[in-house]
Amino acid sequence: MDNNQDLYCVGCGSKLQTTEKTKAGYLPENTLKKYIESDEQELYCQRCFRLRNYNDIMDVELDDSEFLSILNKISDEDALVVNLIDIFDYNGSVIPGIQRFIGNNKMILVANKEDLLPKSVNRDKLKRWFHRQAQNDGLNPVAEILISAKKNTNLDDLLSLINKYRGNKDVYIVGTTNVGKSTLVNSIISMSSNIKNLVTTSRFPGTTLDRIEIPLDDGAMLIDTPGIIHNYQLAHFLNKKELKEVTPSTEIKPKVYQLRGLQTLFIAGLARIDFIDDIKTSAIVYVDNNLLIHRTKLENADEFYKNHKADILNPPYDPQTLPEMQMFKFKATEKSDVVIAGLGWITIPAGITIKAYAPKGVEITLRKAIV
Ligand SMILES: Nc1nc2c(ncn2[C@@H]2O[C@H](COP(=O)(O)OP(=O)(O)O)[C@@H](O)[C@H]2O)c(=O)[nH]1
Ligand SMILES: [Mg+2]
Repeated sequence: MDNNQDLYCVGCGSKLQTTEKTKAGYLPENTLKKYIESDEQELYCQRCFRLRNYNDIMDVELDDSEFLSILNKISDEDALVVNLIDIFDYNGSVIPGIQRFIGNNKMILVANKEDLLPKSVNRDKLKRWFHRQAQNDGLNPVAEILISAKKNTNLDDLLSLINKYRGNKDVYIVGTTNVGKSTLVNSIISMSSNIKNLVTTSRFPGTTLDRIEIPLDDGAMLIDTPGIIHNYQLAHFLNKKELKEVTPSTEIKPKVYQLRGLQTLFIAGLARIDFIDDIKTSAIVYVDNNLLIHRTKLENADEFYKNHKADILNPPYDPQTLPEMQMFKFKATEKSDVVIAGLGWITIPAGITIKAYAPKGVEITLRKAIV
């Protein structure tokens, strides 16, 4: 390919190349030739083509440092930053150091995937909860908003905020992988044109590989960026099928358990919560609606896990692929959520002590209950 007329994949932003199959931006020579001869407008790399048409992910060698350098450059620019957070996986998607990347630029903080939270969760309470969390993490946005990029909820309000704060500046969409940046960019594009799904989106982390610029009316740019990869996201340990099963795609229906004490809840083979006090209690589980939740006596839990990991307790389907379980012990001093990054959370009442287990590397945290 001729270097002085570089082409870029519209799906992920990679510079296109025809020489290295395992690197970002690869497409076969003859595909490129056909494109150049045709009058098509959009060219996708092989990875995006497969992802878009067959939902099939090809691994490419990713390097977080390139993503970080894209983000680092934002502080040198005069731009508006829109930082997306996945409201279902706040801990897994917040970037506490974001202020450093954006310098003096203004930031709008967006809680995305609102549609996943049960309707029973009061939205005003949710917004207040989100505000407090963001403050605790040292974020200092000019505005905060709750949206669903997928269902277009509150997108008009977000666009008004963007227009209010950007003047005629460029707008950067930033966040960790999988928070819905590209989905948001696509929704914004489709609101002002009849182009659908221009940018590649998927449930796999690391879909967008380089910056993608979309021109706005006044010549400024809307810029989609690759996300920062948080390595403790559960998604990094799971294969395609497993990831599909743990990622909720519709409103979560909370499941309430009345517990006798000295009992264990398994969430598929991915997490385990031991209620170690000998007192009656309750727990409310917020995970994908179809995930298996299995209750046992605490005294039988070790044995059960050993015998049924990756068979009854699935996903995972291959007992070899997951790291060992790691244990965290928490005592809730108020009504609290035990959050397992990427999987969901379990609400427990004040005064309860639990042991929580997840694959080593997946973060478990205790927070004041959202609901
Ligand atoms: N339920 C729900 N899923 C969303 C929403 N926005 C994005 N997603 C899904 O989250 C996954 C990651 O989206 P993507 O836009 O590729 O994230 P990016 O890595 O931040 O660009 C995809 O499976 C999307 O369909 C949303 O508002 N609600
Ligand atoms: Mg993306």
